[in-house]
Amino acid sequence: MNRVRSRATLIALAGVATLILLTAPAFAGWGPSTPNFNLEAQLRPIAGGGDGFGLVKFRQPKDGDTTVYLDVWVRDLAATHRYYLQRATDTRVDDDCTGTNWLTLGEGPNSKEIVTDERGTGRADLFRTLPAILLGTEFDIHFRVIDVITSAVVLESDCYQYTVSL
Ligand SMILES: [Ca+2]
Repeated sequence: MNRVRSRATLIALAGVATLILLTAPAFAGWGPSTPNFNLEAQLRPIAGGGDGFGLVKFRQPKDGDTTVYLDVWVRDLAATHRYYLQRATDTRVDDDCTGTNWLTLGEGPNSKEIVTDERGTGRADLFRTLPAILLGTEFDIHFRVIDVITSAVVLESDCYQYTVSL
C-alpha cells in the first residue's frame, strides 16, 4: 500500500478527529449518528515510554459474515522483538474507553505475534470473527501493543467506536 498517501490521510483525519472531540460533549451518551463499521486507530507510546508508533486498520467487509480484519503496522519499536496487539471494549458508548477485557488478537482464536525487523518495524494481518448475535451492537474500543515476554504495554490508542456489521 501507499504509506505516504496513508500518512497524509491520517494527518487530514487527525484534524477531523480534533473537530469531533471538540463537539463531542454535545452528543455525549448519544453516540455517533453514522455507524462506524471501519476505523483506523493510531497507537502511541504510553506516558513515560519510549519511541514507537502503531496503526490498526479495522475493517468489516460487506461479505456476509461478522469477521473483523485488523491489519496492524508498527515502527520504531525494539528491533527483532515480539509483540501482541490487544483490544478492550465496553458498551457504554461515550468515547470513554473503560473496558479492561483485554483480548490478544490473532488469526481467529489463535494469537499471533507481531515480529519487528532489525529497524523495529513490524506488521501482521489479523482477524477475529464476532458472534452474529452482536450484529448492530456498538462498542467503545481501544487497542494496545504489549511485549510478548514481559506483557509490558508499549503502545496504546485513544478511544474509538464501532458497530458490528456484516
Ligand atoms: Ca465507554
